[in-house]
Amino acid sequence: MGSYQTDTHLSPENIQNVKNAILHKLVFALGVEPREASRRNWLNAALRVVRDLSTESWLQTRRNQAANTSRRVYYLSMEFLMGRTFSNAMIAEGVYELIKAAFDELGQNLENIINEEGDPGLGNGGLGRLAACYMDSLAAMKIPAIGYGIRYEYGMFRQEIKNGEQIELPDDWLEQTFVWPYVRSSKRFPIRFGGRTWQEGKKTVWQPDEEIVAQAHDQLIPGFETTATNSLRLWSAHAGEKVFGLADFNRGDYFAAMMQQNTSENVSRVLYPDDSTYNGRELRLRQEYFLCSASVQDIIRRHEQESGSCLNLADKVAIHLNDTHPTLAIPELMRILIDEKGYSWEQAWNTTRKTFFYTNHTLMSEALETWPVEMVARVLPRHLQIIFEINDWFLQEVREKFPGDEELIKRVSLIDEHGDRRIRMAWLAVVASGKVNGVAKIHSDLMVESIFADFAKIYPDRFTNVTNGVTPRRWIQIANPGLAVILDKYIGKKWRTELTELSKLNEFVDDKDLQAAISAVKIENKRKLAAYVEQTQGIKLDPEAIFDVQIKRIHKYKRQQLNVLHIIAHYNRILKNSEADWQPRVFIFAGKAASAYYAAKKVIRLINDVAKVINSDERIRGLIKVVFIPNYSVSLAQLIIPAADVSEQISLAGTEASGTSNMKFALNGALTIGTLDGANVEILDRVGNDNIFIFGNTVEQVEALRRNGYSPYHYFENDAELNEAISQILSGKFSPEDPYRYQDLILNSGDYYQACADFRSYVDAQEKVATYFRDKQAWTRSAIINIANMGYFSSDRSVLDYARDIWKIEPMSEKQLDEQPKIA
Ligand code: H2P
Repeated sequence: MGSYQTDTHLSPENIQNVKNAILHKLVFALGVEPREASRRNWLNAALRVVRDLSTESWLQTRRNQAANTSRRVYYLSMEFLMGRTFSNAMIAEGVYELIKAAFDELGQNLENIINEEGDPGLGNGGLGRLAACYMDSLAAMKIPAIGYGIRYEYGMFRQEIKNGEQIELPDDWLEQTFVWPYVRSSKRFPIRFGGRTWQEGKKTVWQPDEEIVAQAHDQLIPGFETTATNSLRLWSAHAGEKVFGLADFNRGDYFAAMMQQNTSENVSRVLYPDDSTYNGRELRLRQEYFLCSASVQDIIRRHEQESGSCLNLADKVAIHLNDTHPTLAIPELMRILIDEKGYSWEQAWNTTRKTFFYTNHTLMSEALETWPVEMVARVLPRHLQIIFEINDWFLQEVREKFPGDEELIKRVSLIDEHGDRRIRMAWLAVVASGKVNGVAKIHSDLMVESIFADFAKIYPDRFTNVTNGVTPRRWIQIANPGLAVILDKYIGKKWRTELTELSKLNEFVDDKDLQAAISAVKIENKRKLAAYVEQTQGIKLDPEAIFDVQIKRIHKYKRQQLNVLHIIAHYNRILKNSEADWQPRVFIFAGKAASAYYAAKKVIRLINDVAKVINSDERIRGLIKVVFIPNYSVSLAQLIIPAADVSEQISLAGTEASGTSNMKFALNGALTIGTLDGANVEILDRVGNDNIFIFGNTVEQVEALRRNGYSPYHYFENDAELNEAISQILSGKFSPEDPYRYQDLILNSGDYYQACADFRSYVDAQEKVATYFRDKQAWTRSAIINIANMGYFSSDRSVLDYARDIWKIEPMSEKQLDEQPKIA
């Protein structure tokens, strides 16, 4: 901790100190006078002040981690959706109230300043946000960890909606100076591509023909209420000298030389939107290798520096692969150990296999990465050789275990020989990892029954589960301060780092004061969201209505289309009986569709078309409002989730690996309407059937339907409401200017995700939601039961599971974190 005291010391003197510190940064770090300072200037000045606090702990943590003999985990991920840093850091350092008081005296409103911060979108969805929750929890739980990722110049595109359609615009997040990270100019590594290899005796020589440079940018990750402060190291790409087209330069062709530079720097230019098309894209392969090579070189450098040699790497280093995207770290580590450190193949392989761990996040076969052998041969010829050697070794092992089963060999070979030969990255990750985990119980079970069934036979002990989790600091304390106050009052303050403390609320579910407080906070949060929607979209929402929310990537398996079908059916019901006493409802959507995903973009358009017709239909007297909130982000999630009454988790059973927004919603007192999919199953186990709305086919029923030839027409013909809703879409009721717009959407596309099959039970479940909501007291009681039983879903629990069962890492004690002398 620095020179300021924590929140418990809100003395005039401390406030004055903080004020002075902010003014000092404003003037001497930013060169701005107080009277001309913009909100952004104030933000940056205060960010610097808080960063100073974290920096002291950060340096101390590094020193103590290095001196400590324990293992460290390196978390490699192509995505980190960190969200805003300022409030998180203030809370972690315990100075939120102090800074607020200082800004009050400076005549500035802290909330406005917080909202001024950009929200770096360096991820697509749950996978990237999970990595961010884990970074927060690793620090809070004092687990020695470093995250590695890419500092994309452009993150996920900015989404605008024009005439109902998604428009993608560049997200130029670096344009706004972001003062939180440190640029580490001494941490640069060469990253090489292409060229050729040859043998010199036993040694393989790789002569690349291109070299670029990876430059480190460190973001501090302050642990909540501990000095433990980890790093997230993001790499940016720069032209290395070798490609700077010197010949062109000398000829005076500046433009050609600069073009070359641009090509190299393209590697960290832009985040790929999540879609199946990147398999063929060389730039994505180069990005993945860029992350892996820079990180592995850095890991080895640090290890050698701390241990004096490379030898005991596997004792000290765990490298975690967040999905297959960083799998090239495996051949990269092999390459460095063999070609640069002189290991034998066996030594290198034994080390590698003890070092890596892999999390699978999806069963969807189209999302499993494969790379054409031809492309890898061109871009990474040495790595291709290593992958072939690993494959030989592995297939030999399989042949010994299962002699004569050549079909098995074909299925598990790291090289898919169908058509153009491709490398199966998930197979490589499984073969080289000590443990492989799924992200929710049902997903981990299905994983070993389906995609990895052969591997589960070969390596029965390798597969395990770690159910995802979310950080209560961001998802309660920051996103829902009203709820935090209630929790502090009823169960004390420990829930922030021991979320299972929430179970103490179970005692109070019938407490009238608690119920009143919980529903008052909910209404307040709904008002805040309604104000945002009115201000940004001009749509007025009634805070007394049910706020029913589906926010996530737009994807057919997540079934936003099913949600829309229900909205239309509900609309039709009201029209047929408009005088009845209907419960007002607001349906809120947000999420991005991958730019190349035509069907998902159509769904966005459908939502907006339906919204337009329904919102302006006076006959329904505002009983339904449909809102699509553009440009979904972590910050928007922080605004929307605490305001939700109903959480839509309606993926087809067996398709959503886990989900994490389902946890955030329930934690904030929303009731789930969901299928038996992903972590919904575990939420049901904890809250009980009376406090959740489960509907739809089970995994087994889904599979049976598929086996027997699923046809959406069967449901279309036999369910009048479904028939009416689909017919209206198809006949252009919601797109009169272009009646054929949705011809290819539901029936004609075959309804692979069986929305029609689950329609009836979904609509019935929605009816139950509306009826139950009328009983305010019962509803609030259920909301409290949801909150009380979400303790398990803390990402603190998840990372402790990983540390204990997978990485074998002991968290550090406060004493260990304090052993080394402090800097002056
Ligand atoms: C994915 C899965 C989710 C899972 C998340 C984190 C890829 O995220 O689909 O089910 O919870 O990883 O493990 P998403 O769909 O939100 O992009």
